[in-house]
Amino acid sequence: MAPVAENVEKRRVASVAKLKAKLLEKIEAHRPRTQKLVKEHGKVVIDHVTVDQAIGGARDVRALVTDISYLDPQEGIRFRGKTIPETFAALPKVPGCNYPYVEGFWYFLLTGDVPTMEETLEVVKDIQSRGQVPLYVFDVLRALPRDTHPMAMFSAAIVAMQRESVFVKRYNAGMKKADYWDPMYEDAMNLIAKLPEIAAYIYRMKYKGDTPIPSDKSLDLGGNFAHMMGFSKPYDDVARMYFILHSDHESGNVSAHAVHLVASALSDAYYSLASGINGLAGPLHGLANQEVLAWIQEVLHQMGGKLPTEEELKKFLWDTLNSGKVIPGYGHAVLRKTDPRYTSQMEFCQKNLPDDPMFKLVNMIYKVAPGILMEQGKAKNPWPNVDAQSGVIQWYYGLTEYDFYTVLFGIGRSLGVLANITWDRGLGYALERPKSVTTDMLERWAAEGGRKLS
Ligand code: NMX
Ligand code: MLT
Repeated sequence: MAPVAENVEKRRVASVAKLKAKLLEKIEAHRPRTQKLVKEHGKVVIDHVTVDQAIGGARDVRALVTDISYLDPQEGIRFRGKTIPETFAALPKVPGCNYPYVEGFWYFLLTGDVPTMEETLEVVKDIQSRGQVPLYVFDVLRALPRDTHPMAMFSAAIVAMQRESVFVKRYNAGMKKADYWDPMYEDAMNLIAKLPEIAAYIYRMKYKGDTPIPSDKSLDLGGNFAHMMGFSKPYDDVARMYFILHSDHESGNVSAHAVHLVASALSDAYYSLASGINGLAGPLHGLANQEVLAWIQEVLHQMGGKLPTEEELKKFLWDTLNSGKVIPGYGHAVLRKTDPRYTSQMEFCQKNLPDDPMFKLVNMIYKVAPGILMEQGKAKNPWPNVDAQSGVIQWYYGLTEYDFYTVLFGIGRSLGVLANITWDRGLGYALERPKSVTTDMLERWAAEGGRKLS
């Protein structure tokens, strides 16, 4: 190795060691808690399961563990114990910008500690040094039909990189279970470093006349993403805000659960993350942000570009419901109040784009949709979720190709799910394998007034 490259590598290893050493310290401190719970309190009952939960998507069954975030139905998400405003306030900010480094947030998700600026910049450097996307990934993307959905492209690119997995190499060479977290961390870091460039490449190839913009390795993750997308300031801050807000929503949501499930088979981070991205592409999950924009555009189209009156908007909403569709961006499986991620983005809009007609329309929908959903009486939560507000911001800053929006969600979500599966390995979480039953059994237990538990 040439002396300059050797020095760069030495510096990288030295900086990696700090976050890694901190993570190991945290994992080792946590392991006895998990082991004691299983050994001494393993049979303590924490929930029971009813017939409607078994048929109805295991809603509200407490059967997953994570310490990285917790979703309270009334309050919304807390990352490592902090609310969204507390998280934004605590983390080191990019000089001259209003939002924190995504890299510092990653440190915080992984360790639970707020990093100093110095610690944050070490992670920035480390991620910059891992950013080189293998050239065959671009070949894979270019081989796909150009009208392939960007989420399918994103997923294909992630799976294509599976051959890079450090975990697989170390596993095949033989490694102690207690060390599994280490190569998982390496795979996670490598993925986080590469995903923004892959996403931006898909965007520029598909929608901007095939004009990819090379990465600028001197920038932080949010700044570099904005640069590669071809958007000027303050889009870098929009990207940082967006990735942090979408990162984690405890463990039961479809994408997080899919990643955890697949990783539990000791599948590596590439296979695991791709499964989560595939789940995120469903319209009841992440794709809802694309659906929101499509719905808003349809309303504006039908109104000849004008904003509807409240009565006209109510009719659009009822027409959507009566056609058998859901109102995208509204409702939630856990939340029973307005999603604080919605509120956070609304505050961003009030500050930065208060007069934008689409933002005005989103506010009108907020005024009338909950009442309509309550009147319809089906949705348990009539309030908006994260997806109701996010696309409007992207549109305002020039990203109008809304079938790309879920890819942005996917970059953000990767931070949460990759932190989670690194910890899954650290704590030696087991293969996930719940038990299924038959309809005959359910009918028998219903007739008997419940299954007899010994
Ligand atoms: N519009 C119309 N109907 C709804 C809505 C809505 N926004 N939300 C729930 N319902 C219906 C739901 O389809 C179900 O109907 P049915 O009994 O005919 O099957 C009924 O209300 C009860 O559903 P819930 O128990 O309230 O909701 P569930 O936990 O099953 O599903 C969602 C949660 C988020 C899938 C659901 O609220 C929904 O479809 N929302 C619209 C899509 C959306 O915004 N998804 C994004 C979620 C956030 N994310 O980014 O992932
Ligand atoms: C998410 O961010 O994953 C969504 O709000 C869906 C969920 O939490 O179930």
